[in-house]
Amino acid sequence: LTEAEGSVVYQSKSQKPTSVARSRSAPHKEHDEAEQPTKQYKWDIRWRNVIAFLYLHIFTLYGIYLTFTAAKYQTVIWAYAVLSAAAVGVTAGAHRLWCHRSYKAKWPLRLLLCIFQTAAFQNHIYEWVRDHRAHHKFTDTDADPHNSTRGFFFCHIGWLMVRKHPDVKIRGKSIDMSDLDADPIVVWQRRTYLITMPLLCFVLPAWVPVHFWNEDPWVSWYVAAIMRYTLLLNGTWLVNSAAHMWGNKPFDTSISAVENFSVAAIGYGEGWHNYHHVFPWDYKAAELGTYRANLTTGFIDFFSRIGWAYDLKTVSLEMIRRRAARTGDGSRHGDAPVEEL
Ligand code: ST9
Ligand code: ZN
Ligand code: ZN
Repeated sequence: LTEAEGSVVYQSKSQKPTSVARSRSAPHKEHDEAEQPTKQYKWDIRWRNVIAFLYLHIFTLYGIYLTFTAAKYQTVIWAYAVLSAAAVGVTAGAHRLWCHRSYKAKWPLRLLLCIFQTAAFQNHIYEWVRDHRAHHKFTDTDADPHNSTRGFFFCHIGWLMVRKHPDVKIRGKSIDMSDLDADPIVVWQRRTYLITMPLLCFVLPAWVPVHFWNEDPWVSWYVAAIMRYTLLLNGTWLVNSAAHMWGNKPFDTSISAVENFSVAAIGYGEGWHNYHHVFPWDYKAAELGTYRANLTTGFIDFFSRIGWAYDLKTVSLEMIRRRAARTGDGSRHGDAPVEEL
């Protein structure tokens, strides 16, 4: 993100671009013109999604109860393993590889990441990447699918329950997706998604415990399928919500993205979001690596050592320092002033 782009973000925030934001603030005359294009915009709720998310969250609570009262320990370990694999499919795969091209991967690694990402059911790679590229390009404007100026609920989950703002579709047309059209694994996943996704996200995770250690199918469904899926969704969504709200801004104070340790720890290294919005091409998605709550970086480093991942992109220390000194809040590495680093 350039400084110029940062200022666009700032301006759009002050315009209170959505109906929700406007209803909370007294409209100022000078904003009226800027708000014109969004005046017609109304929430168009997709009730099918609302019901699905209600089911998922209510039965996730039940799954947590079963985890502590009825599930076999192997089932709990299995659920965590599937969650982690699916998480890496999102972080190392959809996010750092396909969306940001922050490293290159040979086809066996791409296939593995594609299988893992399918188990995460966060839409197929193509759709995931298109929305995330829109998020980076149009952060916190109406063209950002999960515009964080519309509040925690909207950017966490609400955006998946309503029709998208027209700006997402209109301005989203400018997003170049030709690289994904040229990746046969991505094209294959998109074509077969309606079959592979239910199998990898729900059927297989629930079947394995029943088949291999005789778990009760009811318990297996709610712990290894429903609870596991919903927990990963919420972990991922925290990057869009909490990591755009609560934390410090060592690299750029003009954007909403923040550094949030808890989100990084839960999100396999994806909570260092102020850094990530400033330097989105860094394969670490953070200044620091594996041991700083960044397991995804360890995963990519491992595959780089065996030659399946290559051309890892990163940012020089000098460039990071200069940027932090110029636009940061002085909190890089805890509270140490930038001059002391
Ligand atoms: C989910 C995604 O959860 C989560 C993404 C999170 C991203 C986080 C990123 C942070 C970094 C990574 C962190 C990892 C952390 C890991 C944690 C580990 C613990 N640009 O969408 P449609 C056009 S999904 C350009 O139907 P509606 C396009 O032409 C959860 N154009 O819009 C499209 O047609 P087509 C499961 C765009 O009708 C057409 O519009 N999935 C763009 O308004 C229609 O698109 C669900 O719940 C764009 N960005 O519907 C499904 N977008 O596709 C939920 C659209 O044919 N989704 N167009 O080209 C839906 O039901 C609908 O999308 C909708 C909107 C109702 C939300
Ligand atoms: Zn973001
Ligand atoms: Zn990103």
